[in-house]
Amino acid sequence: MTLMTPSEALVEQLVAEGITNIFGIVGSAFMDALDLFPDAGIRFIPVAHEQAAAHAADGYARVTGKPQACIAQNGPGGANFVSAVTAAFWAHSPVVAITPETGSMGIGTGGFQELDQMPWFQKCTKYQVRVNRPERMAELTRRCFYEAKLHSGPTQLNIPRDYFYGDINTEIFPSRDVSYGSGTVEQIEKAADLLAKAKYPVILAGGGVSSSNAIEITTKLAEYITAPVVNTYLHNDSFPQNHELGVGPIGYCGSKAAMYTIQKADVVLALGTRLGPFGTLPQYDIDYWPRDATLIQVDIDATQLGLSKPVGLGILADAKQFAEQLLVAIKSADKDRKKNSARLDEIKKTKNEWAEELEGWSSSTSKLMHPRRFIKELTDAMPDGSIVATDIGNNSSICNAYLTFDGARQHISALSWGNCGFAYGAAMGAKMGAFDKPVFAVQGDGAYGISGLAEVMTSVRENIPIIAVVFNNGEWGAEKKNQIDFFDKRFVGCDLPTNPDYAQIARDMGAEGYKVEDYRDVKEIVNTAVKSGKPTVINAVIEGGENVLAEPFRRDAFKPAVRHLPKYKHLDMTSK
Ligand SMILES: Cc1ncc(C[n+]2csc(CCOP(=O)(O)OP(=O)(O)O)c2C)c(N)n1
Ligand SMILES: [Mg+2]
Repeated sequence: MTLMTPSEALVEQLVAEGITNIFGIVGSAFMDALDLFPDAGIRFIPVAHEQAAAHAADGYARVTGKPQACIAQNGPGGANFVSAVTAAFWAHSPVVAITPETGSMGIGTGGFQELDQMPWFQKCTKYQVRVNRPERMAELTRRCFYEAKLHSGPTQLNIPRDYFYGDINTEIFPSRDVSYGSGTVEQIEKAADLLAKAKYPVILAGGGVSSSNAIEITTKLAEYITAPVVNTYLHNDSFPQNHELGVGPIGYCGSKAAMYTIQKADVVLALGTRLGPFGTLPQYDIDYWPRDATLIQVDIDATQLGLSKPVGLGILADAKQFAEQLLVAIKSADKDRKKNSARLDEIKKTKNEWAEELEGWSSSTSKLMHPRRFIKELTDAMPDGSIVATDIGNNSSICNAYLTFDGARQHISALSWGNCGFAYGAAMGAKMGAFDKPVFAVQGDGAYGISGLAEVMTSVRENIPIIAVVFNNGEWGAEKKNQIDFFDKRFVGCDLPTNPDYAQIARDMGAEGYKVEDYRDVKEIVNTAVKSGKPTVINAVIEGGENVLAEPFRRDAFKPAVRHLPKYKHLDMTSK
């Protein structure tokens, strides 16, 4: 036991957990601890809005595979974390949100910046704790890191501000590491038997394949049984599409090759995925989910097994450890397995057909850039190994068909939380986690206004050289598409007619800025931005509106508008 203050205990425990950077906004509530950060070797990275701090911790955690932290002033500062922590929750990303709160004697009295902060995070964290005595600061901090690892998700460390002060005797040591294991022998043998006997086995590689570094073993497994590999929605980095068995992502705006492939499966091995319901909805009018196939689901979160789809076999396991044992079991169950050349030819044909169709959609030479032409040029120009944070919007989603990766932890996406304003903050964190790699943040003009534009100041001030691409179509395009399809083009709140030149604003903030209006210039601008090593904003002026917008996000959830009152009768869509 060593004598220290609770502030010292917090900071020393953060150091023991390997924390070297924390994103946040300065606040009096935790200033006594903040004062120690520089000497502790922790860099405090101040942002423009706390949402970006939590997204940055998330992006940082996803790239490094280690829990990361963010910190905010009590009340309004912590409240600004909520949406971003929820994004981390659905992404199974270990973010420790440190939320100092009003003093312990003031809790519940309605003082300055006071509201009960625990309910905010109740449903979007895996664990939360209010430090109940200053003496427990190190212990409860350690617990938050352990639980973040254990459940691979966010936790909340809530600290009454007076508990930073005092004299305590405490111990500092790092939290334990976690291993989920490979599943039981019986489960592994059953899965091996199902896959060995399958007529058309398909592997559905989820985020867990990327985060457990299971791509190599998944490749070996896929090759042994000649099983095509499909990426789950917004996890384009879970298996390389340039492998002959990689067919790309299912889900919104994904790969038709993936959808036609999984449609044929009689056994699906869903590896490292919760099978989020949005990610398996029909797309391009292809109702691809193979309802009659036997589903083997493997995930580290037991609560997700069989939650959204009926499973034949649900296995609580680490994707990598399971896949390793499964390959051993299949090899012994099916010793003389031959490569299935006919299936490989069929996969090649399906991939080629989709590639040709996509190429056709992306070959416009019109003067005002077609979004697909721009996105094709952009993704072609991104160097190998780039990390890409993708936002939510029509153009960000169009990217799903174009983004390919050759390794894990490179596609950092908003996933099923689907919040506009994710990409820029997440990209800042991703860059801190992989400083030597090019990091892109791609987002629409609307989303960039939510959280992006102001954070360019952060990137400049803190020297975080990420490349932001703003799809400038002058509209909240994804929502406009709904009004086109379901409301007879009655546009309410969808136009952004007075967008500034984001490149010029970026330059005013001290970043590099490029306005691109011709698809032929895209490659050179991207190359220059990558080489410059400076925070950069690319203002991509693209066509918007009904001729170019991709299909709507939620065709499944709309009903024709019914209007009974005479004054609204002309808005009724049931007779149209
Ligand atoms: C925080 C948040 N607010 C609102 C929405 C609803 N929404 C989904 S997509 C979208 C439009 C995005 O527009 P933009 O960023 O300009 O991209 P575009 O669709 O034009 O490519 C909106 C408003 C959301 N997903 N998240
Ligand atoms: Mg837009």
